[in-house]
Amino acid sequence: IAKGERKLALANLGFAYAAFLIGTLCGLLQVFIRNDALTLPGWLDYYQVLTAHGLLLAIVFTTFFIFAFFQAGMSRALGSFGPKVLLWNWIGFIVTSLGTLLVVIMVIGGQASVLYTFYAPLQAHGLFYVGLALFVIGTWIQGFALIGHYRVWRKQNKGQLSPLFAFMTVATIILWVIACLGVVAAVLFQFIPWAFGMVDGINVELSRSLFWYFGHPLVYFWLLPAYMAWYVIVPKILGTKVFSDSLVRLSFVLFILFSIPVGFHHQLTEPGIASFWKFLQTVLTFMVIIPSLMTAFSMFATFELRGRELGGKGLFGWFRKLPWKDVRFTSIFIAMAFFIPGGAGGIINASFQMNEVIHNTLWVVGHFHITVGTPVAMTFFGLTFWLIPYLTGRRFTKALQKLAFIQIISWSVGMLLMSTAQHVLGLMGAPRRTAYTGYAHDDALAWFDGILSNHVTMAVGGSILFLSASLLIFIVIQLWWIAPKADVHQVESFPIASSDASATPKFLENWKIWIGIAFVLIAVAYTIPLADLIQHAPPGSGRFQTW
Ligand code: HAS
Repeated sequence: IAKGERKLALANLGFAYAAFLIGTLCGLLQVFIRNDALTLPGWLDYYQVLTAHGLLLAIVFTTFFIFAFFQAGMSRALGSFGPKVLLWNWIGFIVTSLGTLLVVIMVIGGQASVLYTFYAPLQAHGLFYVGLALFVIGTWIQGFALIGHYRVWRKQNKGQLSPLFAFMTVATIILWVIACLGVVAAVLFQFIPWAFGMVDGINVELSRSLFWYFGHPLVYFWLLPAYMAWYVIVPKILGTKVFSDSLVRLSFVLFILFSIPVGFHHQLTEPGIASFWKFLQTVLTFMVIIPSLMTAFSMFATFELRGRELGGKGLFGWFRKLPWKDVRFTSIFIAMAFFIPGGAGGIINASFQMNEVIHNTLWVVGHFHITVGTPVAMTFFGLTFWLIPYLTGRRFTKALQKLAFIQIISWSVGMLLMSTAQHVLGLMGAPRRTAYTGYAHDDALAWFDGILSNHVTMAVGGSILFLSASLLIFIVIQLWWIAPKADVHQVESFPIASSDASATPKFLENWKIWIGIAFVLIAVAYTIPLADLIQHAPPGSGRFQTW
């Protein structure tokens, strides 16, 4: 990897892991506050810590990590960046970082305790929204710079399908850009005028709908880079090739089509949106489950085929042949295993009536800790173990590999305890996101009497998680600055499995078709309900009232 890309990817990773450290510390505070074991000092409050925890881990850690992975991978897949691509990537990185710093300052200063979902009626200082806007613009600049690199490659290789890694990167960036349109509209036209006092109110329901138009595809912006690792990096570690090139491309295309017109499944209990539109988006949600089922199928196929090639006999003999001693693999395998209950929980959430049972309860918190918090995070850990040595030229020594095993096992155990407790508590009715139950309140205390469903389990899980996170930071520091330099034979490579694209239909890479269909679906699912929300805006809801 050339020096320019190396520095760029490391700069993104540095931000990611700084956010990870502070974010996990806020998580630790969180479980102890809910446990009543900790009272925060006067200048800090529950919602401030919760906002920092969500933003730093779910938005900052993920986004910076994802761009580091994309930049290193695109340079590996398509060749070194030209000076323009590199320059625009740096500009994008700087804008994203400035936005992040502004957001973090506002949260720490107690001016933005609006949670990571930041929709109205909660209001932050105007600069918080300016920071958010910069953050999004910065990611767009980095994204478009990477697409620029891809376009140069396509011009030089007319008529050819691009390498799978590049295809998946571009698909993920397209998804991200279309998704951000909702949040950009809300920030520019609703939040900034409202927070700076230019208008006297805000259309709350519209702000929530625009947020969730963005909020659901956001989860696939986190998931798809993990799927990229599952599809091309895991087979390489296993010593085999990609199961099916066209299946991978089709599944990414399906995510572009179906991940956006589904935001109402987060708003099933909200008035102001007619049931028909909620139902339509529920049906579309079930469509977006299909590419994940395709992924599960092809991963099982890859494991079984490779395990049998290595001599695994009988029904499950292949399972034992998988490279369990390779922590890069084991981490990602555990990540996948967590996604089975994580995905099943998602299907429950999306099932219109069943959503009534779990909405706004701790169940949802459990759900996202076993989707983004484990499948995505543990895949990123598995990548970190070779990505940093690849970028720094250091060695992932045997001793560090042992520590890495302790780290991933402790993360899994911590997450299992904490998220199980959260799921059970949620089913009993314990609400999420409230300091009200925190928790000397008698009625609320009754929720937490069970064996698993008690605050101790949650706090034990949370503490193990924080120890695991600290261990990861220790490993990251070692791999970055301290571990011995690798000699020529030991240099870490960027593992990408080969993929046979000879039978893959070319139209799968015709982005115009997919972006066009995506916009049609979005128009069908959103135009009338959003127009309704604007037309029927209640009195006092700002500039939209007069529209
Ligand atoms: Fe979700 C709420 C529905 C996936 C994240 N979700 C959230 C929130 C977050 C989140 C952060 O319909 C909270 C938002 C907030 O703060 O209010 N979710 C779904 C559905 C899916 C889904 C249908 N969610 C995710 C992913 C996330 C994520 C992925 C992050 C990365 N979610 C909802 C709904 C709500 C919700 C409602 C709102 C609830 C409410 O009322 O507030 C689907 O995409 C899931 C499909 C996945 C599968 C699993 C496939 C399995 C695979 C693994 C194979 C394993 C192998 C290993 C090969 C069908 C691919 C083998 C191992 C062995 C051990 C055998």
